[in-house]
Amino acid sequence: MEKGKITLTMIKPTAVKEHHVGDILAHIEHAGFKIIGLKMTQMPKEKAMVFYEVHKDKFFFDELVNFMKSGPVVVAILEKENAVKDFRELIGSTDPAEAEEGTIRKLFAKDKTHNAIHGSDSDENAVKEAWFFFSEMDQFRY
Ligand code: DGI
Repeated sequence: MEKGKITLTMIKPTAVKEHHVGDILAHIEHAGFKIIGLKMTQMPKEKAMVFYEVHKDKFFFDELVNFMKSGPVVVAILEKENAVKDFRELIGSTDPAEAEEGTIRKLFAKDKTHNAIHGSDSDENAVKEAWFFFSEMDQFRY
């Protein structure tokens, strides 16, 4: 797992419940990202609070945490040159109303909270988030 070449994504509970996992993973692979770690998990409240700790003082924090613990998520480590930047372009704006046509959020998100997918916002956070979910034996090179 090389810093600068990976990002961490999470398909959020609503998109999983609505059976969009396959379509979203297909979008990701077709855009040139290689899946080097993949699993379904459900975060207990404490884990969701730690994952979104930087937002703990924001007005939307409780809603965000309650949503993220509400059902299973599909988490993946993705590898590509410029992974963080290119993936944020692929998913589109946080608010799907502002997301560009063809982006994953435009296609699958409902609103700012239920926005279908997460993408790391920096190379440092991508590595941190990858280790948050995946042990060494679940991170692959192929
Ligand atoms: O990196 P992003 O997921 O696009 O956005 P972020 O890191 O600023 O925020 C993390 C998540 O918090 C985001 O995916 C949805 C939620 N969020 C951010 N801003 C708002 C918000 N939720 C609500 N309801 N309202 C907001 O303004």
